[in-house]
Amino acid sequence: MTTNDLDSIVESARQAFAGAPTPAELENAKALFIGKAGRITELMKGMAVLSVEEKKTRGAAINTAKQAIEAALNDRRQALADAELDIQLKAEALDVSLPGRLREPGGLHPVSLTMERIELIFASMGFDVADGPEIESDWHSFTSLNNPPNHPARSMQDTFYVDIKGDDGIPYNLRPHTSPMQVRYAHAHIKKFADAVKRGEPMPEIRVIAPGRTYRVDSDATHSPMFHQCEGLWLGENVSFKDLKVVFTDFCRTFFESDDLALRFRPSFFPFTEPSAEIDIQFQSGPLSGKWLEVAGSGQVHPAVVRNMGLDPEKYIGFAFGMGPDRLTMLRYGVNDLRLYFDGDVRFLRQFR
Ligand code: 2U9
Repeated sequence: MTTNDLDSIVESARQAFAGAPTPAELENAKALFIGKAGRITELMKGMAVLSVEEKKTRGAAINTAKQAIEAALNDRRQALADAELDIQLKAEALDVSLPGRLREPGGLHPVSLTMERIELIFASMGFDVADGPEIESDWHSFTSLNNPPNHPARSMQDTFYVDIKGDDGIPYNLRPHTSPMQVRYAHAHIKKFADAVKRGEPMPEIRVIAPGRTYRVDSDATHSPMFHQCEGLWLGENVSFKDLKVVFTDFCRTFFESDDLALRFRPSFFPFTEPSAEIDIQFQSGPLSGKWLEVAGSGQVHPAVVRNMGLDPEKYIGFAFGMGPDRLTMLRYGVNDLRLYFDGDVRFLRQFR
């Protein structure tokens, strides 16, 4: 065998490697030349019969050929690996010039906007904001408000009850109005009031609103079992119906941004107020102009309720009112269907952002 023969083996190896399209086929091609039974390996085995001198020159030539084949093999391995990586990179390519997905800023629900607006307006008139539980005792929701068990006025609110009984053996309820918060507010503050009186300071007042979620067994186009209320309470030494008219007129005109808004107070009944009145408003312009719209209930707080709040009805007198922020939101923004509040449709919600 001559150097030329070795050169042609190296050349065939180069061609076989170049023609191998995958790493597996490349390894098969390698076996043909430098594997256990490969052509170069066979040549090496054949050297056993040669003289020492011949072994030197022949061995060197075979080794050179083997190194050339190994170099060609490594080059092809690298080329196949590069091609593989290239395919993978192309498949996972990110187009960094594509515009990102826009995440729009969120916003408050229109009823939340109304609740905030109500709180701000009453805060400007010196009202505190009460908070309290949504699962209430029978005493806080009814009895303390002059509405004891079996009183006919209980049927005015069809109430949800829960499977937990209070100390009086009567089940807890999902509060049907926010009034219990004011009763709790009074109890939390009366000690401070008594201390102020002892120190000879002027008799402190209760001036508070109670906004929040309320629940009644009621569900149709204009009622939802969960709805919102905001009640207000102002008790003091000499707080009268006149103050109610001033406060509520001021509130409505500010809320609806309408200085010529008219109000009327119609006699009504609530167990917790006496006398009681419904409050209607009338816009002088705009789509609802001229119509009387009921927006709230109100009245002078019943002496029995004042006593249940831990205050002396001989000293404390005042008024309370209650309104529905869901309905106020409908009037302010012209929302015509209550269900829009619960659908979560961003086309509706976006309008209030
Ligand atoms: C205390 C004492 C009295 C709150 C009041 C109303 C009248 C009233 C509802 C009408 C329908 C609100 O929109 S509505 O759901 N409320 O008419 N609420 S007086 O009276 C109170 C509250 C707390 C301690």
